[in-house]
Amino acid sequence: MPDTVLKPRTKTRPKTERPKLYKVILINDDFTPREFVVTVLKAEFKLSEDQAHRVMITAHTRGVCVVAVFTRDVAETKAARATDAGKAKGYPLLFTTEPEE
Ligand code: NFA
Repeated sequence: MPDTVLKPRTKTRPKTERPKLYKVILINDDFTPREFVVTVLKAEFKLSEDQAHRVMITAHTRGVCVVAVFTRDVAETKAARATDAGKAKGYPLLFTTEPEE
C-alpha cells in the first residue's frame, strides 16, 4: 500500500488521579491505660489484637506511631472518633493526621 496513513499512537494517561493519603498517628500520653488504647485501635481501625498491641507499644516507647493511612476524610473522621472515645472516659488519648509525602 503506497499511501498508508498511520494513526498516531499516543500513550493514554489514566484520567483518575490517586487521592493524596493521610496518616493517622497515635500520640503517647502518661494516663490512658494500655488496654484501653488497644481496645480503641481494634474498634476504630480494625486492627487485630496483635497489631493493636504493637502499635500501642511503639507509641508508648517512641512517643508516636503511624496507625494506618486513608484518604483525608476517612483519616480525619477516624482520628476524631478515636480521640473522642478517650475523651468520653476522661483520658487525654490523642490521634492526629498528617499528609503522606
Ligand atoms: N503510656 C500509656 C501508659 O503507660 C499507654 C499509652 C500508649 C497511651 C500509647 C497512649 C498511647 N498507660
